Amino acid sequence: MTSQDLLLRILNKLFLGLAAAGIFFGVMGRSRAAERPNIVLILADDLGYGDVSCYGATKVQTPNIDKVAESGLRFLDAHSSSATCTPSRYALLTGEYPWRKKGTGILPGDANLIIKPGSTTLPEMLRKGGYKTGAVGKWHLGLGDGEIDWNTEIKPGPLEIGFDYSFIMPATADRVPCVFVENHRVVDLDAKDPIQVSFKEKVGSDPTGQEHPELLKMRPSHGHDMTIVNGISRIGYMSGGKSARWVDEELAQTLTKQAVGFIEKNKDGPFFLYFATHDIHVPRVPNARFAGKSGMGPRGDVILQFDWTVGEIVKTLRQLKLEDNTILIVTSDNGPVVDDGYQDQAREKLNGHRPAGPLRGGKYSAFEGGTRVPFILSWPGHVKSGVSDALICQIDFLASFAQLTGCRLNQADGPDSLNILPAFVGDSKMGRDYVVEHAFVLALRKGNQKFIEPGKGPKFSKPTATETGIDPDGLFYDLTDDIGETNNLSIQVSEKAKQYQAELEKLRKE
Ligand code: NG6
Ligand code: CA
Repeated sequence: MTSQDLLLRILNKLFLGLAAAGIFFGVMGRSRAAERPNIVLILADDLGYGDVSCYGATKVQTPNIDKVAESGLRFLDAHSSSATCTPSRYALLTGEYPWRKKGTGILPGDANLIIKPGSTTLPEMLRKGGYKTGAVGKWHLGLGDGEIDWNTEIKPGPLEIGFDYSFIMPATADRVPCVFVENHRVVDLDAKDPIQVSFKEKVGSDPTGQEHPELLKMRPSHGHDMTIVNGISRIGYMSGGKSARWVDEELAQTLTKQAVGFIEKNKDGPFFLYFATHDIHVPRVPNARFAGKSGMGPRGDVILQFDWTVGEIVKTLRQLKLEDNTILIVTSDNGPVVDDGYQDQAREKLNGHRPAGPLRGGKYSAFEGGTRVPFILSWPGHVKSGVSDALICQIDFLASFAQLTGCRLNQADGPDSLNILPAFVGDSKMGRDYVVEHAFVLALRKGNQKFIEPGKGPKFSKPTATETGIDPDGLFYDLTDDIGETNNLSIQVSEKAKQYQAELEKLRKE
């Protein structure tokens, strides 16, 4: 980090203190008093930069998302912190780059909570500031602090890191246990049929995909061959909890209903809803309403399903007359992947669709497709509609919403979160001057220049067909005329590459 960045960060936190004291102030232009709109964050899973029609998709249409974009601000250079789920969400909620902390990689379904209870997180900050906070959907940040007993109170979890209410899938839909947890309890659990979970060995007598592929309605392509739940084999083994198991075909409906319920219950506000959908992650099992409707197989169908979800939330806000008083954000936790472990015809039926649009790479990758994601923010009457190419990152929600709402942050909170509120609300075209992109290796973006640090490992991962962005000599691109990262300049600009590497090292040590 340059001394200028450091100064900016200190000033940021200083301003936040003043905001918390309720003092009017202006940043880069227009003055904003602390405002307390509701905040609804819809976080899709694995939705790519090219997967929605307002970002250029033509083979699949997403009218509800497009409508949000028409009335809001559509960002062209918005990033998740990481190219996979757990670290990306860790950063979004804590304001800390996940690569600073061990154990923040993709978690198994029985992992313990990786965010320290009581620490400052986005929901904790807002809750302390008077917001009602809810988490609905995919969690994947771990639960408990020892061996988890799924049949009793499961904690710590979302409620201990700032949420007033939670209705979650513990990890992912392709990992056991395939049950919902509401606050501290598994939903609809029959005490006579207790749940047991293991990621090491088979438990109970449920068939596995490996033993009984003939029982499967969707076969795995790699991994995902353990306990069969609802005709789909998962990662990990589980037994029991039959009455509590979810039905994949109803996941989107169930989660959307919970999200809508939270908004209705808290309509008097202010509230913060973190709505992390299962779509469009694997296994892709659309509801009958969407099955076969995209012509692109299940992957396209669940894009339609996600679009429906967004429409339901918009409808709810409209019916409750909350639209003008609610910031609605639609974004994704990381880039797209076509085959992520099930034979669901995603590749065969792509039909020329490009999930990452013009970007190279996707989920797991250090190329832009890994972390550059769709990002739309709408706040009618407050944020002018349009398109922004400001460089922004989800890690900045913490510091930026602190400024917006007047909630208090201490100097040590969210160490990597920058207050870029003016960019989020369209008052400024300037976002961050740099961002670190995190995949197998780190990459540093400064303006349109991008350096991917040297690394060891395969350049291409066959099962998911991912270009990893790993290169033993490192890579350097100027995205100005090369958004697809085709022209590696690392030899031509070797001095600059060295300088970027040194900056990354410095950031690492902070
Ligand atoms: C990988 C899984 C993949 C997906 C991913 C997490 C295998 C072979 N692959 O390990 O299917 O679950 O983890 O995705 O098991 S994420 O969006 O939650 O990061
Ligand atoms: Ca994901």
